[in-house]
Amino acid sequence: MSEQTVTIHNPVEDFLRMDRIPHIWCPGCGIGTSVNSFAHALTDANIDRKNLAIVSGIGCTGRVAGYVNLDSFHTTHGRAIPFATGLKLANPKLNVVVYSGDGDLFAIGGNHLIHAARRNIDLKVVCINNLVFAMTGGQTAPTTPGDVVTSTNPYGTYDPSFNLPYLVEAAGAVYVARWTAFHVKQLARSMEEMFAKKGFSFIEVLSPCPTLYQRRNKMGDGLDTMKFYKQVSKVRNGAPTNEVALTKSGEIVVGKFVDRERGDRGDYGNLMHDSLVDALGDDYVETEACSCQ
Ligand SMILES: Cc1ncc(C[n+]2csc(CCOP(=O)(O)OP(=O)(O)O)c2C)c(N)n1
Ligand code: SF4
Ligand SMILES: [Mg+2]
Repeated sequence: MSEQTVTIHNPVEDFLRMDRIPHIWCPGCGIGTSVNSFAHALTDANIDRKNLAIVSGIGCTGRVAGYVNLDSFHTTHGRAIPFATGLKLANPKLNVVVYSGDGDLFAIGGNHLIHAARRNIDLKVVCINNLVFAMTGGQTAPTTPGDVVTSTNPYGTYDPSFNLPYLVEAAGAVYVARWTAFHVKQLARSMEEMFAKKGFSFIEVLSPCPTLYQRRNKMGDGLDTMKFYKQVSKVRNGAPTNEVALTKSGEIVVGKFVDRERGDRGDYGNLMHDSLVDALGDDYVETEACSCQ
């Protein structure tokens, strides 16, 4: 009997820098699962990878920039949004994705995020929300729900937490959705929709951190968290964002909450372009990379 060699090709492999594998993520972590959805979204939406850049801050989620085989930038903590804004304004034809953690985007980087949303900068933001600062040991973050045990609140948290969809909608985002690491297909579809959108777009992905969140709160491992997500998630597309705040063990409302145009202002890049043309007339020289209008 002759021996046969079977080669199995993982379609996601093309998106990864295989020389960087094995990755640092713990078993049961949800970050890699979200990257799988992202890779599928890029393929299904036929996104031109030559005109795509991905920017991460620092944290376990920040490592995404190092593992994807794309033009990627691993920036300093909290500075993914301003870095991405610079990229987008210098080269408007780029699709610029910010992929970072809840702490990076809403604690140290919170100010940058709300102002990018206010100005309607055309960025696609994916926030992996594991409800803590994971990389540094599981400290309380602005996203940590009440009563959760963390390394800095060993008897339970008592700070109010941000409701991310509500916050970004109020700041001006044109697209807002939330899924969990359990909702891999819905997440990929939302990512595709986000690529079709012009303006500040935001997807929150609830993701297990079994090592530093679930373990301390006696919520089991990664698989238990997937079961928990499945059990308590409720799809409510169009739900008012002030009704989707998270608690430690209550319902998780998921879905697409906001998909709108900003009547008050268009995309920031186009406004900047028009303003320069108005002010400088024939003296305005468009860069080759510019594809405004
Ligand atoms: C200026 C600065 N402050 C603090 C840190 C330490 N630090 C590194 S990652 C991190 C938290 C990351 O949390 P999050 O963004 O939620 O990512 P996660 O690790 O949870 O994916 C902090 C505080 C740093 N690297 N730089
Ligand atoms: S510490 Fe938490 S977030 Fe970081 S890799 Fe491990 S499970 Fe994932
Ligand atoms: Mg985090």
